[in-house]
Amino acid sequence: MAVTDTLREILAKAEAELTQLDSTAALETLRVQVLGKKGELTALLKSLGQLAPEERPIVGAQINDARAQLQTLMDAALLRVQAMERETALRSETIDVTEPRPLPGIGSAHPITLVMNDLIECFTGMGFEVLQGPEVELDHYNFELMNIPKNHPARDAQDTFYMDDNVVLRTHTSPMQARVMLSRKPPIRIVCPGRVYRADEVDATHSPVFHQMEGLVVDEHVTMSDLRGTLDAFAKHMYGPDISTRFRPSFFPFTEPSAEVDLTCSACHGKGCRICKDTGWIEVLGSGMVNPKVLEMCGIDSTRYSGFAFGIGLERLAMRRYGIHDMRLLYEGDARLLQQLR
Ligand code: 2NM
Repeated sequence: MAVTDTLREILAKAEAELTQLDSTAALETLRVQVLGKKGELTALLKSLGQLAPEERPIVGAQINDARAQLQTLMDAALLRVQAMERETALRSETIDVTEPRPLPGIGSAHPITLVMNDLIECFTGMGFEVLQGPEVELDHYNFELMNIPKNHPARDAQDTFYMDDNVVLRTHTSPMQARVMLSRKPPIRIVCPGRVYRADEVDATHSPVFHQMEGLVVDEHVTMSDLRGTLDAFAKHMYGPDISTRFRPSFFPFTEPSAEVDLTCSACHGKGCRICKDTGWIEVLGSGMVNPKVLEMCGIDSTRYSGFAFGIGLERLAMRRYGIHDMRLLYEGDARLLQQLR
């Protein structure tokens, strides 16, 4: 019978093609070609009308059988072809995890941190203890106990960030030192590093947020030569054995007498150059003997004890050491700055 033969032919051809198939796309093409609306089986179904009425159900059932058989074969072929395609994709997508690649940019600790750590090493080596205090301070600790009177320009809202009438962002780390004097008995040997605040406009040498390390020694018989010796050791630790200190008279409300301290210019070793403006000296810090009024306000008997104190600006040290000419570079967070310090 013609239809039955055609059916057998279609089945045999599809079966042969299915075993050769190597892609889901080719399988789909075959499916459309055989089972689709305009496919070979559908065409056969449409030709049923030309058969004798009694033959139609028999041949119709044969066609449906063939369709079911083909569907089963194609389902199996689909699984096989999908597995092949997955295998091919995985092979082409393998990556060599051992292949070397460029390293990410590696930074360093921040210059302020580097200088702070160096200073901490220097002063702990001399027996100082490191203490940190609050950045939000009472006006009483920040100013009153530091002998900075009510009408002093430093207390102006132009210079100091006020939270309210009695609370400020500390303008130096001295308030922490007042807290220590109030809560401990001498001997006291401390350094207080940390962030401080002043209402300055940002430029190449100013920032409203900067860093300080203040030192304080209080004991019996502490003299200015102890201060000098300590700062001399600091100078040599930071810049080498041929660096010494020079004291110039100055004024701070919290020390008496007070001195600005210069270090030998490390660029020319004191000979005079552009950096030190031909003086051979670089101004590095402020210092003095703790004002007896400050000692008394902090509960220390100034007839028995004396002390010295100093304050070092960390930005200036860091900028000099690393050749950074604009303070803003320290706060912009540009990773290239840190990459240069490695
Ligand atoms: C400086 C300069 C001179 C200082 C004084 C005190 C305290 F608490 F003892 F009074 N702490 N730090 C001081 C003295 C700070 O900075 C330029």
